[in-house]
Parts: sequence; structure tokens; C-alpha cells
Amino acid sequence: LTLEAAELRVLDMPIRFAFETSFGVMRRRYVPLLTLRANGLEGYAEGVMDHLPLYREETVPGALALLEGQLLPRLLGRSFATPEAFALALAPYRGNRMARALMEMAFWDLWAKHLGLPLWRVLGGVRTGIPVGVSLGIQASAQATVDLAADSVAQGYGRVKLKIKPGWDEEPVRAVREAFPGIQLTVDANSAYTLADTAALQALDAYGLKYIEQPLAFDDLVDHAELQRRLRTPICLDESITSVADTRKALTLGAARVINLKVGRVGGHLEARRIHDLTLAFGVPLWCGGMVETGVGRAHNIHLSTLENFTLPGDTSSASRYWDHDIIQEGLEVEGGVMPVPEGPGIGVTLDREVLERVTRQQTTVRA
Ligand code: OSB
Ligand code: MG
Repeated sequence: LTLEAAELRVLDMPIRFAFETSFGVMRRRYVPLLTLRANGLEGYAEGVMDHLPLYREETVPGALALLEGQLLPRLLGRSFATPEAFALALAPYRGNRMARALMEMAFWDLWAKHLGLPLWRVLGGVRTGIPVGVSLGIQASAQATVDLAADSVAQGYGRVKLKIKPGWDEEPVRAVREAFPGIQLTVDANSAYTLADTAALQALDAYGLKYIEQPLAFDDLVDHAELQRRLRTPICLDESITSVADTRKALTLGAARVINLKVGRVGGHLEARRIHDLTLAFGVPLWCGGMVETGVGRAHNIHLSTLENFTLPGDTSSASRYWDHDIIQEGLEVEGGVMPVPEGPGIGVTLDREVLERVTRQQTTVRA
């Protein structure tokens, strides 16, 4: 495949509700959307960075400057026979894994389309439907949390995850657990606690949570390992995992017993698959997280989730939960708690050009 041109857009996507986490309230996403062109085909991917460095350090403005000014000009005009060859061209660069993932994932879409196969088959997946759960933001009251959990259970979602923060943890967890004694329940702190909060986190041990996601700092594996020794509930790492090297260190230290894998955070599908293979070897279960993506990012997540070790429900809930108008024509909708895997070549989704034009705020084309 010879890369001819890249189109980089920034979309402004209003979310259907205010999504509150421990790091703030999200009302819209600014989505970098990349199209790579080669051999008459188009590959798509979206970036999971935010406009502010809240979840991790990478940002939309930083990624745009790096991609447009430096990385894309170095890649266009070149030929790559495989995703492995493409990844080698990006391998010398440190960090910036969200920006690198954007290019790597668009290349995988191109590659699978070139082979005429759905991406999940090219990646080596083993299932055609993905068990999924929902991620519920911080609500104004425990009752509001229970009501949202009730809607999610009624829609068939197989797991409910509650966003928590210091001072808003045991109360919503107890309320939802009392209302639904049998559901798979988890919490996500997005790094809001420290070891000084051990007692508050130990209090959650009473509620049979499947895991506590990212309780401590995004870059601190040692403290997570110490906390895990103090808890019965498994710790799941999200923000802390940016590579297979991080994953090996985390699992060796005992900093996590579950991993949330986001392909857009770790540099792309190849690194994601390495992490998958490592967790399988460690006997540690995986699930596929989400970053409130549009249909393009969701489709990539769904294809990745077909790999064997994604045994816990992922965060790839229905597109209609977040968007009134998604940028793809296909509706990525959950049925009975299962997200079907798109069957067309590549990621198997088609852009809705009318919606796309309406939400595009910036657009540049980089040519070879
Ligand atoms: O920590 O998993 C997270 C959304 C934005 C940033 C971080 C996270 C999340 C979610 C939403 O929990 C998951 C989703 O539905 O995409
Ligand atoms: Mg998380």
C-alpha cells in the first residue's frame, strides 16, 4: 500500500448528556478524525485524546501539530506491505501513543480493506458479538444513579460501572447493589484517590465489585500494588497502561488483576494485541474500554474485542447513548447486552458525509 494523502479533521460532537467523572464534566468531544488514502482505498481512525490533558497528557491541539507538521509528512509517499512495516516507521518515536494510534489504526483499516476482510478476522478474533456494559457518570443523588442503572439493566447491559470520587463512592455503590444484588458491578475513580484513602476503598470490599478501576495516580504502579495488597476487590488499570512494557511491570508488581485495554491509548492494534497476548499468558482477564468515541473509534474497539482474552464486558455501549447523530451510517447498537461485530471489509462502517460535514470544525489535507 502506497500512502497518497491524509485528511485530518476535527469534529465537534455534542454528547447527549453531561458526563461527569472525577476529573470534570464532559459535554462534548473534539474528535480528531484521520482518513488515510492508498491504492484507491480509505482507512479511518479517530483519536482518543481530549482537548485538555485531564485523562492523560496528550491533547487534541498537540496531536494535530505533531501529525500535520511532523509525522504524516514523513509517512506519505511511502509504501508499507503490512501493518508491522507501518508500525516500524513509528517505532522510534517516544510516547504520543494516542497520536501514533490514530495513524496505525487507520492503516489497519486500509490493510483489511485491501485484503477484503473484516478487521476482526485479520486481527485473529474468535467471536462475532461482544458482551458489553455501561459506564455511568457521577449523578446528583444515589436515587438518580439507581434509576440509570435500572435503565441499563432493562436494556440488557451485562455490567454497570459507576464513576466515583472521594466523598462519592460507598453511597451510590450501596444503593445500586441493594437495588440489583445480582448484577456485575464495578467502579472507576479515574485516579482520584491516594493511599491515604485506603479505608474508603476498603469499604467498597463489602459490595462484591468485579473490580475497582484506576483508583490511584495515572503513573503510579507501585502504590497500586500496595493498595491491591490491602484490598480484596481486584484492581483494574486503565490510565496506567500505555504499552506492553507497562502491562508486564503492572502484572509483575501485582498492581492489577484486571486490565482495561483501549487501543487508542496504547499506540494501535499491534501493541493492543501484544498486551492481549501478555495478559492471556498471565491469566489476567481483559476488557475493552471506551473514550466516548464516535462510530469510527467504536468500530475499531469492537473488532479488537473479538480476541480471545476479552472475557469481561467492555465499555462499547450503543452509539445512540452518546450521539443523536453519529458520523457513520450503520447504527452500532447493543441487543441483549451484545454488540454485533460489523461484517464489511476493514472496520466495516461507512461515513455519513452529511453529518460529517455538519460537525467538522477544522480540516486539512496532507499530500505526499
Ligand atoms: O476512564 O474509562 C474511562 C470516558 C472518557 C474518559 C475516560 C473513561 C471514560 C468512560 C466512558 O468510562 C466509556 C465509554 O462509554 O466510552
Ligand atoms: Mg477508566
